[in-house]
Amino acid sequence: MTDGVQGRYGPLGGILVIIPTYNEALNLESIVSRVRTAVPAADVLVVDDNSPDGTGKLADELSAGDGHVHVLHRAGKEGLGAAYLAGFGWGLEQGYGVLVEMDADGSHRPEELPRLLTALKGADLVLGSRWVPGGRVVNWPRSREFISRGGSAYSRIWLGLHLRDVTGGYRAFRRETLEGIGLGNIASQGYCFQVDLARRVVEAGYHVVEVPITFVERERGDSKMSKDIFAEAAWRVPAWGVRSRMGRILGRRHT
Ligand SMILES: Nc1nc2c(ncn2[C@@H]2O[C@H](COP(=O)(O)OP(=O)(O)OP(=O)(O)O)[C@@H](O)[C@H]2O)c(=O)[nH]1
Ligand SMILES: [Mg+2]
Repeated sequence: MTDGVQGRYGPLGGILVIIPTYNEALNLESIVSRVRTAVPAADVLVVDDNSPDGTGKLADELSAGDGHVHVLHRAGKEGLGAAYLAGFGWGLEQGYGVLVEMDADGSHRPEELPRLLTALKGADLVLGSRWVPGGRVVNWPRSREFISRGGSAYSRIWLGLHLRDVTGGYRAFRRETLEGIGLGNIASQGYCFQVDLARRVVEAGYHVVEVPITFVERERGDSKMSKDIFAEAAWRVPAWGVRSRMGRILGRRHT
C-alpha cells in the first residue's frame, strides 16, 4: 500500500481485462494469450463491434477453448468509449472487483499488468503512463509523441489535472471507482473518453497512481485514429474545464 492509505483499500477481487476490438483479427489471439499467461487469474472480455474481418468469430473460438475468455458482441462500430462502457457494465454486473482497459494491438503490454495491479492495492485507479519517469514509447515518430504529450498538456491545463498521461488507455480501476463516478451520462468516445474518465475520477476525490509503462506502437492491423477523434477532444476538453471552473466559482459564492 502507498503511504497514508493503510487500511483504506480492501482486497482487489476478481480481475477482468476488457479488450475492445474493431478489425483486430491479426492481433487478438496473441494479446489474449499474453494476458492469460501474464495474469492467469484474470478473465478477458473481448468487446467486438461486429468487425468485418471476423474478429468476433475468432473471439468466440478463443472463448470456446478457454473458460476465462468472454465475448460481448455489439451490432456495429460505435467507438471505443461505447465499447468500454458496455464492457464495464458487463463486468460490474458479473461482480468483478477490478476492471482493466487494454488495447488489442499490443501497445499495452500484458506483461506489465502485474505492476499495475500491485499499484492498485493502494489506489482507486492506476494509469499506465508513458510520460512519468521510466515510461516510454517504442516505434513512435516524434510527431506522434508530440501530439500525445500535447494532448495530455492540453487536458492538464484546461482541467487542472496533476496527471502526466491523461489520454492513455492502459488502466486498472477498482469497481468502487467506476460505481462512484457513475457511467450513465458519458458520451465521449476516443481519447476524449480516457480524459473524461480521468477527470471524473479526480474530481470525485479518488486516489490515482501513475505507473510507468513501455508503450509499443501497433505492428499489425490498422489504426482507428481519425480527425473526428481529435476534433472531439479539442472542443470537449475546454467545455469541461469551463463548466467545472464555473461550478467552483458559483459553489464558492454559496459558501
Ligand atoms: N469495439 C470497438 N473497439 C474499437 C473501436 N475503435 C477502436 N477500437 C479498439 O480500441 C483499441 C484502440 O484503437 P487503436 O486503433 O489502436 O487506436 P490508437 O491506439 O489510438 O491508435 P494507434 O496508435 O494508431 O494504434 C483497439 O483495440 C481497437 O481495435 C470501436 O469503435 N469499437
Ligand atoms: Mg493502438
